[in-house]
Amino acid sequence: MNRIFSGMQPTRQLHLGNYLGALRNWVSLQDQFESIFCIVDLHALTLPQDPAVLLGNTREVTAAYIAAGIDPERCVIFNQAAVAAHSELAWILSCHTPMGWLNRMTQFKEKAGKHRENAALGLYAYPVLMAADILVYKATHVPVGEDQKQHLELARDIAGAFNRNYNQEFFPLPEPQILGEATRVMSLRDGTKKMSKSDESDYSRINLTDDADTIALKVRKAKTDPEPLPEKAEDLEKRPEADNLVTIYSALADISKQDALDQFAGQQFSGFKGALVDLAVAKLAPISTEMNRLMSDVGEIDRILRIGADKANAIAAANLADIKDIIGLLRP
Ligand code: AQP
Repeated sequence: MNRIFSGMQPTRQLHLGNYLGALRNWVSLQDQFESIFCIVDLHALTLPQDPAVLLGNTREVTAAYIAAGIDPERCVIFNQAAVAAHSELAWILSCHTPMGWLNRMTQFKEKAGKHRENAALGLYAYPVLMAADILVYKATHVPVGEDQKQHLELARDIAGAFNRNYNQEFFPLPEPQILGEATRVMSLRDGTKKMSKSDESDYSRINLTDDADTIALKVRKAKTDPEPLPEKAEDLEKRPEADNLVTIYSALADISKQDALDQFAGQQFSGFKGALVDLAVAKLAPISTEMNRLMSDVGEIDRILRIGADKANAIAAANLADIKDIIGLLRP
């Protein structure tokens, strides 16, 4: 059976990159797949967190999933720390993962910075926990943004190595689903950098909870170049900031970049930015309003997470028991 698994870290607010690169695709995929969506709070621990903020963000990301259209009746929504099998399988898989594979991970190099020896072991081992998140459900498909492609390839390598080692076809090799026009949304301040929660400048991203005035201000301040919008999508290739804004517009409007350019070719960015603000506000305001409504009843959010954790636990515990049997760990 086809099953998707994906997750987001409860570190700060979700932004337009998280929405267009992942969350929005999850909403359409829930009709085709058995769907498991996680708030990956254990991953958040790879960098320092304030405990109260982490708790609040975990509920807020849950609210964002539901407000964006994930149906908690049809999908499993839960926080990673509530299902112990993720951590247990991560240990087992880490004993099957050569360090050379982890040494290739570019995200570790970026996040650890210059003082790599001070980085937490968890930051280094993060991709193994991510492989465990997916494999503990024997997920077949994983919808993510482009930045997660390398981690997904590692998860496939780990699954394949486990299968070969024990002469089994136990884990399906999970397929990445990198979908839509905006698989890598870039910073509004620098078109060569990914839009990211951890960017110091709040002007670099549009948060799902930004109000209309804030969205308008951020889009107005977004870096562009002096040229008008071109006629052909290929002509955006060497114009990263222009390309990014057109990509965002086309993804929000559900049209191709070429269709967007057919509407705006020859215009200056000032006019195009006005249309982008209107579109972004129209698409994001209902999500933000619904998030606020959901966050006014955290008891209900916790109830949804509890039900989700029970369902996730039932699947994960059964798979983990099979894994223990395969590798010879006694279950008295
Ligand atoms: N800029 C992006 N464009 C498209 N997709 C993106 N994703 C993240 N940024 C972009 C996708 O969102 C999902 C959840 O990401 P996450 O919260 O687990 O992790 P992240 O990559 O750590 O998010 P950030 O904003 O980039 O945080 P920092 O700054 O901490 O690194 C994933 O599917 C991801 O691909």
